[in-house]
Parts: sequence; C-alpha cells; structure tokens
Amino acid sequence: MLTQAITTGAFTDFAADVRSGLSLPDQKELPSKYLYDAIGSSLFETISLLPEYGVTRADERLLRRHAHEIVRRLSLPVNVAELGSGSGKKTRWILEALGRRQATSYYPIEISSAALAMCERELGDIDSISIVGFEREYLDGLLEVAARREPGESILVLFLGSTIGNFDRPSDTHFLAKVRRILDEGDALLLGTDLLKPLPQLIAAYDDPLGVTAAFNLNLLARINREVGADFDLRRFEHQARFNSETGSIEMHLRARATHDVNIPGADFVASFTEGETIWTESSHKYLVEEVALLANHAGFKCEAQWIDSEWPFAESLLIAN
Ligand code: AVI
Repeated sequence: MLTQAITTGAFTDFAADVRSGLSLPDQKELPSKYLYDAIGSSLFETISLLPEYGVTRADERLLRRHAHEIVRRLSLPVNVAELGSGSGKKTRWILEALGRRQATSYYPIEISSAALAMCERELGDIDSISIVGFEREYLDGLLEVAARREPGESILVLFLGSTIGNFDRPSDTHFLAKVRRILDEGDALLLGTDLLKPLPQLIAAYDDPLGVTAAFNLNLLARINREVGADFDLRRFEHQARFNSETGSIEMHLRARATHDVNIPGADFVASFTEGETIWTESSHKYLVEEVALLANHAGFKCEAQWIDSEWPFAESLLIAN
C-alpha cells in the first residue's frame, strides 16, 4: 500500500506564508509575490496585452521615445541591473541605445526562473550587450551586481512597470532606501509608476471582461493546491478588484462564494472561510506625479527628469542617488 507522508514542522517558506496569511483573524492575506509561478507569469504577460490594461504599453512607449535622452543623462560607463525584468521586452530600447555607445553588462534579477529564461531569449540578440541573469530576491541580486562593479563604472537600476506600486506604503520608501544604500552617489534608478486615473478605467484594468486577471488571481489558489497539497475548489471563489480611496490603491481579493473549510496538509492546517469573506492578494498603488518626487527624496534620490505618457497616465522618473 502506498502511504503519503505528511511532514509537520518543516514547511517551505510558501507553506509557512500560506498558513500565517490564512490564519489572520480579520482580513486573510497572501503575499502578492506568490502570484508569479510559471502559469502566473505567463498570465501576467497576457494581461499586459489586454486593451483595458495600459500600464505595460505606456511604460514601453515612454522607454521607446526617450531611451536616447535617458542614456545621455547617465554617467558612462554604466552597467544595468533590472529588478523584476519579466519578459524583458520593454528594456530593449534602453539596451539598444546603450549598446550604441558602450559594451554593457545587463543583469536581470527575477524570482521567477520562467521569466528569466524568457528575458534571456528576448534580449539575447542585442549588439554589445552581455546578459547575466540572477534568480534572486531583488536586493540580494543587486548586492551581487554591486560586488561586480569595476572602478569608474556606474550602475543604472531599472524598476519598471510600476512594480513599486505593489509595495504597501511606507514599504515603498523603505525598499527604495535599501536600494539607495547598495548604490553609490551618482548611480541612477529609472522608476516606472502608474498614476491615478478615473475609477472605471482602473477597475476595468484589474477586472477585464475576458477574465485573464481573474485567472491570474485564482491561480494563486491553484498554486497552493499544486505545491502545498491543498484542496481549494476554485469555483468556490471569485475575483474582485476594489479601489481603496484611503490608500489610493487598487486591491485584488478572492471572495468565498460559500462557507466552507479547505485542507492544506503541506502547511498542517485547515482554513475556514465564511461566505463573502475575502483573501487580499495584491495592492497596486496609483501615484500622484508629485508623490513620486517626494518618494525619491525620502529614499535618498533626487528626481533628475520625468516623462509622462499622454495616452495612459504613467510616469517614468530618472532618479539620481545623492
Ligand atoms: C506587476 N504589477 C505592477 C501589476 C500591477 O498592475 O499592479 C500586477 C497586476 N495585477 C493585476 N494586474 C496586473
């Protein structure tokens, strides 16, 4: 007879985070970083193609239009580190502009090995660019990049796509301050931030009629089933996108359609849900333009230049470490 051994006490980080997030007495939560397994990463790539979700296209338009000006403002020679490169598509413009002026090392830093592989395939053909990917948490990867710096070289950190908006406030400032401490004076950070826009446009971007964002969100429960052995019935949950006007953020939740229990043997835990209760899975802050410069100043950067997309309110800001 085959028996399944259930280990207790030696949980993976994921199992431990699932257990602690789903044990919270008031609002259950799961960290948004777990949305990005191989399926979640490719669903996010699909989201970025949706007509309702303008973030990625705005980011790419700004980089395509202003790559040469951005590169002109950098202190050369420079190496490029990207925090969360994703597929790397939008980074092409900066790397091509840089490659015309100097041989450049490009270090994508990703927790998703699938995204890293996609990025290496996408950008491997650019002249004068050598790619060394790091499958690490952002700050660990950046420390490795800084350790490889030769005398006289500067670093450009790319933090695009408004991923900074997925941090709570004030963790966004604390995170940028940690990035600043790894850098030297004069190094640069190119920061993409999605800006506040009318509510119907925001809700449609995070609750698209095709249901791709719903699948992206529900995949988190499917991932817990796959990796932690849980028995979530995905049909008993529905995707919700809400705007929290106090924090200025769009929140994604998974709402239980019925009162029921879910067994999570890999976390040695049973999660109980009542009808209507939600699991909060992500916040996406929508910045005011003036908020970005303040955020930069508090983290030890000066906002050197800013470009704003005319079709979808989104800002690209070039910050210099001071
Ligand atoms: C990765 N991040 C910037 C996306 C966002 O817009 O907050 C993640 C996302 N969540 C739902 N749609 C896209």
